[in-house]
Amino acid sequence: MNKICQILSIQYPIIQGGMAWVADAYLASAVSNAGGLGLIAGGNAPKEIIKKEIDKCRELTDKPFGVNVMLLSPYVDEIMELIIEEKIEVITTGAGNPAKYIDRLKKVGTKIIPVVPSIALAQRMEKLGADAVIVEGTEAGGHIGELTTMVLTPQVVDSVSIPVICAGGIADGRGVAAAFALGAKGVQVGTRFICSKECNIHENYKNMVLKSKDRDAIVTGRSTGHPVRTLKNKLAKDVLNMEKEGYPTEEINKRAIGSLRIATVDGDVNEGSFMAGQIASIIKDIKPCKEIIETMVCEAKHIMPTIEL
Ligand code: TUI
Repeated sequence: MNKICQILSIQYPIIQGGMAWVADAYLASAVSNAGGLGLIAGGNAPKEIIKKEIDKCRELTDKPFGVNVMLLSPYVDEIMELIIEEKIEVITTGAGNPAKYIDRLKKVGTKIIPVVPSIALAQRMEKLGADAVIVEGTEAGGHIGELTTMVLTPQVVDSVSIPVICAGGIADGRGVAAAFALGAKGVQVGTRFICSKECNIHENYKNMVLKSKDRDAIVTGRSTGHPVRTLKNKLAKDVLNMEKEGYPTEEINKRAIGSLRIATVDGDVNEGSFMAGQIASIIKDIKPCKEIIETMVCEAKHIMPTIEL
């Protein structure tokens, strides 16, 4: 049996990305009901909001689901408390090092799967008791690391004994097969689930992804130390110009404040931050999560008949 499926008690080793303002109870439960692992994104939301999503998700599915913890959130401590109180089955973490929370999470049986951008952090996480790691290449959307999926995956696979989940640039069965060829035991998929029927965001966001071309998912924030991949629009271009002209970090951050909400809720194509991965342009339709997952599995099995899916 596939190791990730075994650890998480799920049917397919397909993990949904923890997309802030996108991954709510409705999306997470749809992915879990389809046999993958759905996650509610903690993002920058306080405990009460996430508690409501957890309650909702429990009504919508009896399958395992998780919470993604964004470690730069000002509410990270209270979100971790909530996860422990609620004995959430699994968490993924992003944008930092979850070391100080691991012992307490393990005591209540929560599985921990950190996103790691390097071998060093992968090894540290293994030593501290992480159940698996997610390697997220720079192709991914949102906050990104330096290395590509292609080079990071085999290097981390060779450096740890826990299973490795591959992320960044995977939106169909070809990507799944490639990830497994590199030694991954599972995949994390984000952008493809933005264009799912059950994803509750503004339709302009989905259309931005559907209309995007190969070079549209660009990186802002390299100069401020928080590189973020979004689809090219007025906001992204303004931020890049401010960086080029050497504006102070606080002013650049002020320009982008609240922009993820402006994209997902308001659907403002100029002022929103439309986070998406480089693979966005291969996505051509909006489908139910179940169909997305089953098509991916079927394609991957066709390409690689021995794949453990
Ligand atoms: O976290 C993500 N993707 C995200 S978080 C996010 S919200 C945000 N918005 C603006 C600026 C920053 C965050 C939007 N998208 N993916 C997982 C991920 N984690 N990518 C890279 C990392 C990462 C980076 C450094 C994980 C650990 C890490 O460790 C540094 C350390 O402290 O050792």
